[in-house]
Amino acid sequence: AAVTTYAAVDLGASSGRVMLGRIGPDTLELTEVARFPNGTVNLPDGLHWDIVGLYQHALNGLAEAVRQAREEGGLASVGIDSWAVDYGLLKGSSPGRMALLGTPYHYRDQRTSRGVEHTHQRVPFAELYRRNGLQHLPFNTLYQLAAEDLLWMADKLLLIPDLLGYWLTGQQLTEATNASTTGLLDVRTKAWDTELMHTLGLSPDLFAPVAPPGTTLGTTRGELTELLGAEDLPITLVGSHDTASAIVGTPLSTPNSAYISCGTWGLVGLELDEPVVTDDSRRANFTNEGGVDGRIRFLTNVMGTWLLSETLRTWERRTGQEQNLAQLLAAAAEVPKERVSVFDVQDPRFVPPGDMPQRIAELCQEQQKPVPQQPAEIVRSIVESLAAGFAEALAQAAQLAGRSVDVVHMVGGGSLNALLCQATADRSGYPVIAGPVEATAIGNLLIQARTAGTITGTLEEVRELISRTHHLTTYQPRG
Ligand code: LFR
Repeated sequence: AAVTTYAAVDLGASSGRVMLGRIGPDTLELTEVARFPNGTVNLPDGLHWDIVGLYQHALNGLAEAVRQAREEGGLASVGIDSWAVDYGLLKGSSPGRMALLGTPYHYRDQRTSRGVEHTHQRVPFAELYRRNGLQHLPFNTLYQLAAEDLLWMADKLLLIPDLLGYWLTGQQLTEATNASTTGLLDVRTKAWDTELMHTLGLSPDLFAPVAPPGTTLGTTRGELTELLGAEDLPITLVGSHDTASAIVGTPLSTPNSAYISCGTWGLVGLELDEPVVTDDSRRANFTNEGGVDGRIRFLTNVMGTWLLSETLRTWERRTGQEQNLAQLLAAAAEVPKERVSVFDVQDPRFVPPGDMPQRIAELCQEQQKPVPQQPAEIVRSIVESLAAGFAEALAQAAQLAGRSVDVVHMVGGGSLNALLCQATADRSGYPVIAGPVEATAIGNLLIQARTAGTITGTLEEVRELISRTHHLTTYQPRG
């Protein structure tokens, strides 16, 4: 059967990549074409992203993807996804030639606490939740905008994947799944909530129209032809919120499957047809983010591998020695239970970058728990605490949505962490099916392929291709 080649640009908080996907009715093969680091850039006014650098890396990666796809009939299209909520502001009167205003902020920047206060004075959280269905995260776009100094100068706002799409094509749209994370989208109509915008002093003109995954944004600008080695490459909107693509790329095996998309964050929840916007779901801080095909991602943000990676970074800075996660995890597996402290991974002090072992020690002291000392003990305590956070969120998701969960799918980087998968199975009591690790890129590629007609069907049908082509590992709960 015919196989078609697509490229995915997938930007995560700690690295970005360009992946090539060969897709046919029985084929789903991914290869990594480029990988580049990403992270916080500390400037005098706060934490930012190196967005121009990311664009340049993505362009170079796409040029390489074009070269590699040449013998296979070329690239059919490109899709872009990234983390949510962050944006760039644009200035200019001619839509095709707008300039970036300032440097996009990183969502972990602490200026947003001002914005939260300011926003809730105007619209109490309970009302916001009824309108947008979003869990409270201090960095949701609407709070960032309430603390944004350059807003008065801006003509347009584009979320990160839409900004890169604009730079590639000259066309402006707001992809729907990511739009749902701004707090400015009506959870029921899935359209911009212009009334809320007015109440918050935001001009609806600031926002580009919302468009669902499967829309063609445009083709690459003529000025990029030489650099890309290809002309008129179509850019297809996919679930541009990385978590939306990750859930497309999760081979949910039963209607009662839950998922944990575990990268920097652990996104724990269910795929639903209708939002759950109750007092209970608000109090439990569950979100109703927009999924591909109008599905609802009913989930909550639990701390993810961020806790581990920041811990390793702290030790690297302190010792000047590179840390080996695989070795640390192997040592952690041997730590006896009485040396493990389970702490609350949802404590807000873990959100900003910094010395996580120190913060963990403080938290354990406050709660009169033994402070883990050795690196292996600290790593084991983090893993067990993450698993405990996941287990609690899984129980809540099932209860709030009135579902009886039978299995949990773990996708993303966390699915490679056997200690974490087993601990999650043990603590939740559910079997954990791990993989694929590249769920986000897979979800990105599958929606492109479906848009182009290489594959067809509902998300359930599309996901079958993943289980047929990828090896998954099951962890049964013990004791
Ligand atoms: C995961 C993610 C989460 C979102 C957080 C901030 O990469 O996109 O879904 O809450 O990053 O954007």
